[in-house]
Amino acid sequence: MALDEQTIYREHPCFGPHKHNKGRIHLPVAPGCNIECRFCDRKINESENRPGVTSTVLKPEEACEYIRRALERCPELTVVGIAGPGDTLATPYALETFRLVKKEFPQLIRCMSTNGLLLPEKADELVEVGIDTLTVTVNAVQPEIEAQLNNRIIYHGKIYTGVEAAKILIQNQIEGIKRLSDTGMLIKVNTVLCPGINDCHIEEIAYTVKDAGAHIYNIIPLIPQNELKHLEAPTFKQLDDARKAAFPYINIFTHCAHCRADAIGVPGEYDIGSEIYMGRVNTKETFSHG
Ligand code: CLF
Ligand code: SF4
Repeated sequence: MALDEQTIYREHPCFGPHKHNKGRIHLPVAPGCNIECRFCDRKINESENRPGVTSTVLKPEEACEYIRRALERCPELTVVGIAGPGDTLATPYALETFRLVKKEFPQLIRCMSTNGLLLPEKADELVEVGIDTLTVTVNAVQPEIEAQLNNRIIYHGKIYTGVEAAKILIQNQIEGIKRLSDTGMLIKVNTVLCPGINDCHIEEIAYTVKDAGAHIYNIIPLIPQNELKHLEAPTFKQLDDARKAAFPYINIFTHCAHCRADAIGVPGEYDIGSEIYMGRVNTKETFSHG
């Protein structure tokens, strides 16, 4: 059964309106991705194509041991999250991991983050493995805008590009949000704010995802890299304007710490990920999926 909203607001560092002293452990078990965001330096199935890279992320059966070690050092942990380093639904490892974690640590909130491409077809499985909170990264709800942010997707074995790819991605994100919010799952939407591309589009994203059932909205400033490295990172004012544009429609999450896929600790306070994973994990620093 889904956790009630008040419990999640009180216990989850990323879903309540106020910052509090609760922590999360991210398990970097999801190496591959099925889309190609232009600001990301990961590529479709990059991990599978480069021998050795997959060995630097955790295996599902290793996860519980790391949670145990982390809880000894950090009793504030209330959430176990999987946020990459690729997409959590592009490979089966995230859902496998949540199944194991649910058995051993049923008291921890299970939090998953995805680009949403496979959300409609995986919705029932997310409910079955007991995901409590879900984040979907929606960078645009107009295909022409999304196509400027994403080169291509790989969907059911076929590559789609440009506006055609964007239409499939957006449709699946919105349908997935609707289906899962109907089950009572709490949903956060993240948008990477890319000046000159989607900064004038935030209001439309906000009311579209709210209408689909999202509870809270997190606007993440672009880290200019890869094909969007020529853009400027948003200024504080641009970020503030974007939040103001969304505010009439949906709750805004303002204390995001832009965590890595292997973060452990209280967001914005301390991180012991490198100590617990002991160099075992070598995920790339990219924008956060959280
Ligand atoms: Fe992790 Fe994300 Fe779950 Fe939080 S992070 S998967 S929702 S447990 Fe949180 Fe970090 Fe911001 Fe993410 S502060 S990047 S919003
Ligand atoms: Fe995939 Fe995330 Fe990179 Fe986009 S930002 S290509 S969803 S890993």
